[in-house]
Amino acid sequence: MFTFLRNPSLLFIIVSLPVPVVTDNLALLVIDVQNCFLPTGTLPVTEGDLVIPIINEIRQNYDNLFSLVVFSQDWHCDDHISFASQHNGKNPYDTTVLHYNSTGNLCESTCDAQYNITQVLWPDHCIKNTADAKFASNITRKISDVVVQKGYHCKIDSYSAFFDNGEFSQTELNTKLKEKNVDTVIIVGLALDYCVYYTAKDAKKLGYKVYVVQDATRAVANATSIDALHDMKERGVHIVQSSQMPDLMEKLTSSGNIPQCFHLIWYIAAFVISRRLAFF
Ligand code: VGL
Ligand code: ZN
Repeated sequence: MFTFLRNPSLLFIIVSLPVPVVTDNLALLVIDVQNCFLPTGTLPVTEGDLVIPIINEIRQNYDNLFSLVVFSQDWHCDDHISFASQHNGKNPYDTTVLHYNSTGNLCESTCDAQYNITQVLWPDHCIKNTADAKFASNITRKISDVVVQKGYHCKIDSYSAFFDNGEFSQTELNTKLKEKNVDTVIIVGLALDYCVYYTAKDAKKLGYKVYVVQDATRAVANATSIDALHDMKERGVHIVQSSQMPDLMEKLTSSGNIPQCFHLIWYIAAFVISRRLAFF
């Protein structure tokens, strides 16, 4: 009945058919694409609006390859500690040093300061429940997307979508990624030198493979963006351009990411097995 099993070439084809395909489990992290960071917003990022069509195109082309798409949202109290308006004699884009005790509380008068955090002072921006804090109206969003708010503690800033700037508390982002077994994150959005940079650094620290699509980001300032790019590269964050997305997605989601030697070993094993079976 199984005489066809005596044909080694046929057996070879049957045994070697199911080449195992190892694919990465991807999430797209869209950082702070909110009105506040667009050129007409309260903390304008030059050309911030130009990231929107690029991000929309990434979604249009590869949506089904993402296990999860996350939108982070800068979400501040109206008297947030990062606002220059809360610091006498300070102007937007000045810096100050904030002191926190061992439990992460801000030292407002006397207290046992354990952590000193340099804070850039920003114009009042992204105040929760205002139109300014809303996502850009023309960014593609779906019902299945996850929204992660950050910066809602009034006394500490939060650039990263994972942790606040003192790493005293974390958002639900890591849990959401783990629930979907995500191992690789692709990061886009605003601003390259602050929230994209801090999110990429934390993602790397947490063990994810990290890709930042540079032309799908814009920076607050040139000097800080050069430093951020340099530091991200040094930490093993991959900086790519959207023109490389077809190759990158192919590499991350197909057998293209199996080393060639693995294919060879697999086919040799299949050949040996098929020869053996043919002798029964
Ligand atoms: C951001 C400055 C202040 C950002 C947020 O999204 O990059 N930058 N708050
Ligand atoms: Zn902010």
